[in-house]
Amino acid sequence: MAINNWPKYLMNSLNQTLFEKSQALIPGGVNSPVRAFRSVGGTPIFFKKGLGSKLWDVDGKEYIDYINSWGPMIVGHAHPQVVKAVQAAAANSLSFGAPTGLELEMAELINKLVPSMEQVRLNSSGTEATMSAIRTARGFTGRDKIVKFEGCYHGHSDGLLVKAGSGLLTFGEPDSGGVPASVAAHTLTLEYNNSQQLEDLFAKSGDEIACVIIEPVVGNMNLIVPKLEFLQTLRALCTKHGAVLIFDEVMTGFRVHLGGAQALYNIKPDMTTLGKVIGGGLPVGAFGGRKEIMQCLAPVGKVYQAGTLSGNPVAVSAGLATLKLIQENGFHEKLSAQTKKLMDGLMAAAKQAGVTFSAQNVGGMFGLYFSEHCPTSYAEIMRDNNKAHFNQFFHSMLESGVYLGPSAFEAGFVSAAHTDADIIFTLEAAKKAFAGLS
Ligand code: KE4
Repeated sequence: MAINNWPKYLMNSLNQTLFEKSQALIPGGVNSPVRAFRSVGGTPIFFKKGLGSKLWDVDGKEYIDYINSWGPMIVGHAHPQVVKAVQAAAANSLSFGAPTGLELEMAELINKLVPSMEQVRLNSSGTEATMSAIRTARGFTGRDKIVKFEGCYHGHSDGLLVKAGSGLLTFGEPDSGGVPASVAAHTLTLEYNNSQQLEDLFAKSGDEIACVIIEPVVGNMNLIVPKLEFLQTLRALCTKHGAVLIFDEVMTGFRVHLGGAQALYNIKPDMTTLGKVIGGGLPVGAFGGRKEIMQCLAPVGKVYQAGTLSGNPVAVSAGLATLKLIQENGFHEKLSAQTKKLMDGLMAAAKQAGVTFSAQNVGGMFGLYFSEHCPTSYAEIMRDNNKAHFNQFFHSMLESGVYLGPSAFEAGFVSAAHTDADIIFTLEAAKKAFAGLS
């Protein structure tokens, strides 16, 4: 967005100054690309405080937050019980580099809530979790090839920054600078929700595949819901050919259901990766699964995986406090109902304004689409979703004090702290935004 179109509150603001200065020292002025607003235009918002469902930027403007730090803040910002747990842990030292009882408590809780994770390893990000899970699956099977799906994101390790090869069933090409073609060649990318492609691939190369990694509900090409038959076919083919099925539940874990998407769809993966919610906003990732697979890991087995701050006591304390809160009776039912109320209200407002729009949620994560129907694949969302309309809607909502994800291809999130008043405020802002579109 050209500077002369910038919203008035961003002109000559501390926000603008910080962004200009940050760009001199930090690539793009941000420590993670999606924060840069490149997809929606304009300048990113610098925040200084969050509480419950609200955020305040450096100029003191208040927003209702529907990013929740891309998922972790499921109980809301600065929840008193989470803050207290962090303060107590920090007073005992921030890190030991040695085992603590807290890590055992987290492992026991993860095993209780996600029983398919018979053993688990903690690390410091979702990227580390998926990278480690894939290496473990390769070590367990002795195979090199991995399979992912177009539009799914699993963090930024080399083998996962790969796009579909030229031929549908040929292996991949780098989807980022700095990824060697030799690495990408081991990754095959298929179309999400396409069971026929799965059948064809496994018929052709089933005994070469170490693992298939999938977002069981996609949140990284906007929200895409799986067809149950697709997940069931995937499970059956991995079992038949001895490939490890990895559910990447970094985003869906504890968000779509207390037991994750695997509980929601009753599909048992061989391995699961977690992140976001299990750190409550501090850096925690986790991977785990069948004991016979996890026993391949050093120091027991030959697959090396490590981390100075893996299982960090302060981060784990934030995660334990968060997981304690989300186990309260009715937590996920209420979260899902509140999110659906928002979806229904947005669709009603769009319809009233005559704007082509659809929306859906799975638990506390949602997708907004400027298209007739909710898309079911990457091709559909790229073809049908009106990005220009989303960007205009995004900026109107931002001006009204509603903070959505700065991309038409990201899911949104509701927290337990979002009140009915927040939903009403958001829908009023949406009416104004849709009016600007019709
Ligand atoms: P992190 O390394 O960012 O903790 O996790 C990577 C990751 C793995 N798997 C899934 C399903 C994920 O959604 C993510 C990270 N999600 C993005 C949101 N689209 C994080 C936001 C960002 O990259 O700044």
